[in-house]
Amino acid sequence: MTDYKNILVEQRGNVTLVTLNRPDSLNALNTGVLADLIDAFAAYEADDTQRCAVLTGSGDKAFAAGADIKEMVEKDTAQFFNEDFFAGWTDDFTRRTRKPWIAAVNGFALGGGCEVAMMADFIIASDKARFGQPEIKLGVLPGMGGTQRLVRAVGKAKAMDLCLTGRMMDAAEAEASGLVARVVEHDRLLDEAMEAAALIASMAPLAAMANKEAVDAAFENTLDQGIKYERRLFQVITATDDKTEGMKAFVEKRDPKWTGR
Ligand code: CO8
Repeated sequence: MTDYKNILVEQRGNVTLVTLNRPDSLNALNTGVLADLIDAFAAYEADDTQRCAVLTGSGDKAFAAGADIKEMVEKDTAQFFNEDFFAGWTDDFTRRTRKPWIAAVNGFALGGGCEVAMMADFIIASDKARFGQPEIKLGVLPGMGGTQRLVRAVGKAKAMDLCLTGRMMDAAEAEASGLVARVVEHDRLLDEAMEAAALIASMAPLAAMANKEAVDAAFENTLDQGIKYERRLFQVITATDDKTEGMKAFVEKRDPKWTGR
């Protein structure tokens, strides 16, 4: 296992657990974290033994309290523009991860922290989690997709409320708004996320990737295009050995044995 400066990575069976590990700055996301995450998620993607991943934050307080303000404070516009600052989060981190992953939000998920959580396939939150896009209080706006993903997750009213006031949303409100899939007791968070990941990891891997791709397509396509895309993916996946095995196992009343073929 590679040693990273800003994250911890551990394989538990066929689930990869990635922990943001800058607790002194509430796991603030700097370019080092991004580089480590790109590398760790590429390794996860390439490792056939790994079938689901969980991303969480170290410490008891934060998933991530945002992009690292101390890294940005002295940068000027030319630098932000020249580096295409934040592009790596979209272009190199999330887009290349076709396997499923869950965000286990253990505390503050603010600014970039909320944005990274929303990049996950779904979020499981501790009852102590707080979500927000407080960038307006810094005189800026979200830069890693927050305005776009938040609207899609919770609708315009709440997205505008959060972005314009910078207020935080607690876990109950986040669940009621559709931002998070489940809220669990703080002490149960990692167990619950790892159990969900293990369940996903026990499914046919190609089917998991196809399900993820089809759900994500709903954000890009019209309903008609999306339904057609889903149908084509469904037809393609029927060519897999795992389709034959899955259906036979059901009929024969036994557990399937997936090969990932
Ligand atoms: N960046 C860097 N350091 C941070 C960050 C951060 N985002 N958040 C917290 N820290 C540091 C603090 O500076 C402090 O360090 P130190 O001990 O050296 O002073 C340490 O973490 C602990 O934080 P606090 O003492 O503030 O802890 P509290 O419990 O009092 O408060 C909060 C917790 C409410 C989470 C508070 O830390 C806070 O408000 N943090 C900032 C939240 C925020 O504004 N996030 C958005 C950041 S901007 C962003 O994500 C996208 C920007 C897009 C801009 C595009 C521009 C081009």
